[in-house]
Amino acid sequence: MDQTKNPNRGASLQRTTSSAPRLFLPGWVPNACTLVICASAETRPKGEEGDQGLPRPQGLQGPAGPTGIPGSEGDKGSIGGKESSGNSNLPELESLKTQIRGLETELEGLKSAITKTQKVLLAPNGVMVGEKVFKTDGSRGDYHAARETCLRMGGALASPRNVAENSALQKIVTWYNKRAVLGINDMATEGRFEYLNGDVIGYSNWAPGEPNNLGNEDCVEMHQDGKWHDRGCILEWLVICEF
Ligand SMILES: [Ca+2]
Ligand SMILES: [Ca+2]
Repeated sequence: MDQTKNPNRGASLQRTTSSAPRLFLPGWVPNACTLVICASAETRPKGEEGDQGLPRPQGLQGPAGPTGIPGSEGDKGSIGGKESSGNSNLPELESLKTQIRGLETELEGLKSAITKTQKVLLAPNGVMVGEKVFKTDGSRGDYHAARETCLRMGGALASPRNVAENSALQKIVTWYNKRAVLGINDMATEGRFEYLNGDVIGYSNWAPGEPNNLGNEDCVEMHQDGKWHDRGCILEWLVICEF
């Protein structure tokens, strides 16, 4: 290493003395590389110029920093693309709105048709309240027979759970002018009236003085006024089911 540096140093001295680099370089081309290495120690400014000559292109890439700005332009381009796509979607939105209005009209028509169909199917022995339908086939039976009848029809013995349902059920009772038995009883525990699924009732419409369990009454009937009475379970009632 030292041997290579020494000749280079000599060469550099020859450079300074000759001050004619054109004549010096052709003859010392093989050593020029070593000169460059050694020259960097002696003549740093030249080495630096050489280095700057090479990095300049990198310097051009350095302005890639400014390419960060073009990046923002790229974003603008993408925004412009979104805007243009948004604008292009406007006709589609209008088309969708038109389709929705058409579907809404069709839906209203279907609702009207369904309402008419329900009236036809329910009249004169059924009432719809909320999502529940009360309906009777006009048959009669005691509690157990009525319960079985409703199960066979895919429903359950009528069990009004609120004022609206009780009023709906009352309509059928008044139409037929027959008392109906409800899907409510206190067979399991006296005085604890339950729905058929065992839940304690959350709504009741007892007539005054009821329930009185007179003679061990564990079933419930609805009178034409919509009021409830506890009664024995082997009476005969109008069978009204709920679906
Ligand atoms: Ca009872
Ligand atoms: Ca009673």
